[in-house]
Amino acid sequence: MKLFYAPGSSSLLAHIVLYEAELPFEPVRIDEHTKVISGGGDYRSVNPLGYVPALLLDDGTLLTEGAAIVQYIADLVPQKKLAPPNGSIERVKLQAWLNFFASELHKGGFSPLFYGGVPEEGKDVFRARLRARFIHLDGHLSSNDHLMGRAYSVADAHFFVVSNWANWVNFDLSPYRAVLAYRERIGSRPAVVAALKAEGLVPWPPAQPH
Ligand SMILES: N[C@@H](CCC(=O)N[C@@H](CS)C(=O)NCC(=O)O)C(=O)O
Repeated sequence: MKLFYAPGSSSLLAHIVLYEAELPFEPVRIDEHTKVISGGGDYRSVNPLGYVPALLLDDGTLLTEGAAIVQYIADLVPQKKLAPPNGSIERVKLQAWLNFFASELHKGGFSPLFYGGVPEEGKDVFRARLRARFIHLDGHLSSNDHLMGRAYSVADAHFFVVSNWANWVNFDLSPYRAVLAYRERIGSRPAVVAALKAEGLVPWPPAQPH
């Protein structure tokens, strides 16, 4: 398997989950702006959409979309319990969290704060949306060690990755005490530390790499 990634971006989710799964893979670095593949080539010849992550399987299948990729990886190693079994109501709850992070926090929250062309007034709309969602997450994590309750899952890696971006867009996490404590717990997992190191993000927080 080859993981196409850009340091610190949403592809860190798949990177963490591959380390959690302890599966062999080849990381391939991309410049998410120029689309140049480290070592040569244009990433759009791999993924025409040009964004990361993408996971190229040994049979030539290309998987895209972080939420789908991490469920595929989790299902390769059911003994690691990174996701509840397919078909269970718990799996649907996990999918709800993954979709929430991809849509509400990533695209509908943090992404616009990275764009130079978005005026401050517009960014305030997204900051307010993020605050409402962080209040909800903080409440949930005040009585749950993990998003799915007692057990760690790929959803925790997802929240860790998107909440990392707060550092780079000056979104203040200090009001969310349960989220901060949770980030410490997730961030100290060996697989998370290994993925951060592999992407050159240790010590945290690094300067924005992209
Ligand atoms: N829907 C995709 C979005 C992935 C995405 O937005 N990737 C960003 C990095 S965080 C990227 O590669 N952006 C470059 C681009 O869109 O050209 C997913 O959830 O995996």
